[in-house]
Amino acid sequence: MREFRLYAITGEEYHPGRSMLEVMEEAIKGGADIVQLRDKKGTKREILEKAYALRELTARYNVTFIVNDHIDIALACEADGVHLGQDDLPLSEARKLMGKRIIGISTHRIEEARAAEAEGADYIGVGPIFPTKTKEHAKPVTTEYIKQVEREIKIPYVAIGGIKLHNVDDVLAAGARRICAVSEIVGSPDPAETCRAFIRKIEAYTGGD
Ligand code: 3NM
Repeated sequence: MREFRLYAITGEEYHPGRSMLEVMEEAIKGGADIVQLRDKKGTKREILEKAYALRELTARYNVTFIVNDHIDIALACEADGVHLGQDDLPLSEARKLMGKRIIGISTHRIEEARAAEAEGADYIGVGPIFPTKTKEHAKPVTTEYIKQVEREIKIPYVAIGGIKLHNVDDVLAAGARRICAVSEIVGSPDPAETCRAFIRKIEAYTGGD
């Protein structure tokens, strides 16, 4: 998959009164280079409609587009990939459907990360690093989990969960170079500026590579 560093996920509950497309376009303009549609509430048809709209937006900006949970919707709208949790279709089955498209897997402990890598995931999510209202009942894994993944796992990973501008330095110091945020980006009054600020923090660790 193409390299990425700032992964923005939709979270419509964080921007009442503003359209999802407008907020995500601002995030892209600020430097988000991978976008995920995550909608736990809508009907399949509502999610499909949003997926088509986000596919069009991300294609216009040449940004990678991922659909959370729904392989059928990802395929229908020609997304670049799908993101799956531990209780979704097993990777081997998802791969039959997705072919060469991207499959990302959420992981919460090293055994899950090892399994995802062995089974051919393209990238993994590593989290939730900190407590988060976006995924309320998940136990934080802390930056220790990042250090474990950094030591053992070769495929790309993205740190997620409770990551804010005020704590992202801890995540970067632990070794992560790809950052994902929902509420901090889409709940910001200025998502583009928030993304630029994240990118500046990441570049402070990567030297702008
Ligand atoms: N997945 P926020 S944590 C969607 O650990 C999601 O797999 C997580 O939202 C995981 O940036 C999370 O608002 C919520 O904390 C991220």
